[in-house]
Amino acid sequence: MADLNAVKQALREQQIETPSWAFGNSGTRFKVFAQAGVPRTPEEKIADAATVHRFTGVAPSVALHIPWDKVADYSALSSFAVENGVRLGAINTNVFQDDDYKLGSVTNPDPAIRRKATDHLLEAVDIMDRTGSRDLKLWFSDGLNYPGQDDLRSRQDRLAASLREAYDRLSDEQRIVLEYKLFEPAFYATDVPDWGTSYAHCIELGPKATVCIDTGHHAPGTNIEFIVAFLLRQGKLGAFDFNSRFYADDDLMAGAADPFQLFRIMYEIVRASALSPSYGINFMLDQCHNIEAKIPAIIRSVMNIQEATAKALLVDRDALFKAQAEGDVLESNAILMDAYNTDVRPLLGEVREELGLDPNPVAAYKRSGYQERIVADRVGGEQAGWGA
Ligand code: PSV
Ligand code: MN
Repeated sequence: MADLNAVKQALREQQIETPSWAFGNSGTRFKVFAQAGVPRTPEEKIADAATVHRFTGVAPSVALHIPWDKVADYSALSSFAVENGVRLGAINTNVFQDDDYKLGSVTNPDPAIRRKATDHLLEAVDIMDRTGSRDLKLWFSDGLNYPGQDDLRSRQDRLAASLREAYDRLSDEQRIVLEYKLFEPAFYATDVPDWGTSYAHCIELGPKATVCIDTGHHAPGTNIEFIVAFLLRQGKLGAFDFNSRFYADDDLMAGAADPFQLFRIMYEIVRASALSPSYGINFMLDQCHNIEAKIPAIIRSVMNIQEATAKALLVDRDALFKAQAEGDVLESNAILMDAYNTDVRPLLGEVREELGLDPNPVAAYKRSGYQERIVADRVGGEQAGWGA
């Protein structure tokens, strides 16, 4: 049996980072449905993130995306976050929304465009110096739509050169987390398509570079928990972008499409004693809420991760390792499934009450009047959005 006190302690200490952009308007290639009360400024996004933290107790930081969250004074933004009860987290770069990047950013055949993209990465590290952020999160939309369009190998060389410049600009406390994505917006070849490519570049860069796993960025059927286990064993797993997918990069609420997969991922985290914030993995959300209310959807996502984590912590590992060593296939599987099939909602309710919170964060949010307040207050101005 897992030690219940230790399980609760781990759940109280868990930290999940919310994405500033999830509070703004978003959509598909076909339509963005604007919602009332959506933030107009980075400060309003941070206020919403602070609200998620107030009701969940486990979301103390918010990731920024530059230039979506560009401000004149990042130190002031950081102080604003702290005054609201949260801190600024990973700085995400954006080298995918400028006409210059049509043929790529850091892998573009044009050296002037590569320079511009790399300068953006360096600018992001300047911002990290001001916000106190540890993580520079890099995702490149670079890739090719047609065979022969550019030289696959040269593009890897250009990518490596740009990453090296960004890496060398980091302080000892800062690090790169390099995200991969199988496809989109490029459909023939992607320059960082998989964990192996990210891992190889991170190894070449050095100890301050680790892989970021966005759970929505794999081929259907990919065993993501294997990737998690492998990277943990190598000490190269730095971050998650959690979300759910049914078909492609749907960016739906974490744990909505496949809660069992999320449990299997969290089991590997627990198995490697990598859950505690002191281990250094940044457990981020990377989602968009296109048709559902945003703040309660983010609260729900946080709760889904908590539920998967609680179940993972409840796995009777002594019994599991024994059954595995004895080659008892059915018993091993049954032990894992017993934990997965446990209703952990009462346990998480207790954990929240121990943190001085309402056991049901979504209901508490709905009762709080926050949504009505932002709808009334946030009138005029331009709503934030990522420009789909
Ligand atoms: C790309 O699909 C991605 O997952 C990257 O993390 C981007 O920064 C983010 O989505 C933008 O929403
Ligand atoms: Mn992502």
